[in-house]
Amino acid sequence: NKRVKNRRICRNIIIGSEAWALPPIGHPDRPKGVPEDHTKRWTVYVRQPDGDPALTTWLNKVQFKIFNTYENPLRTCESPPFEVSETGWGGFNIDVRLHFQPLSGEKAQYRQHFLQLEKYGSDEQQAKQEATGCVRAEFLEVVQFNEPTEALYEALTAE
Ligand code: SLL
Repeated sequence: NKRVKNRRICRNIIIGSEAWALPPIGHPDRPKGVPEDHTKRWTVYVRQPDGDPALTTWLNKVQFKIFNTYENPLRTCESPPFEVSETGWGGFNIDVRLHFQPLSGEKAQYRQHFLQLEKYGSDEQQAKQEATGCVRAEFLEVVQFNEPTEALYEALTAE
């Protein structure tokens, strides 16, 4: 696995979450089997910014470690969409583990994402969250490959 000296390749990813209110108990649209104390439905995800090439050239799998009271709290996504959806009542930090394609010879990298369920931000942002019923929190993350393997370098520069 020869490496390309004095080169660094960066790729952007978006790590985000979206949360919506669940219909209240007794409402016909409330999903069956949801615990009574759960008030939100949410999704946490990793995706490429609009217009960027597919992540799977370099990203092999994503694991999301959610709160440990959930069943099977280490959730693994082997292919896109890299996302987990659940219901709950409270926000918490999610460990996001990025596993790279074997040709990269790279160790996994870790990120954290706070699962934001409640409205936040400026009055204007909160008004929008209220109107759409959706609380979204997204962060742009940079993944750096320093002295990438030749195989990874070729795959990324061919995009
Ligand atoms: C804390 N923020 O760090 C709190 C914990 C946990 C939220 C929030 C339901 C989990 C389940 C849920 O929403 N938990 O049903 O297993 O202490």
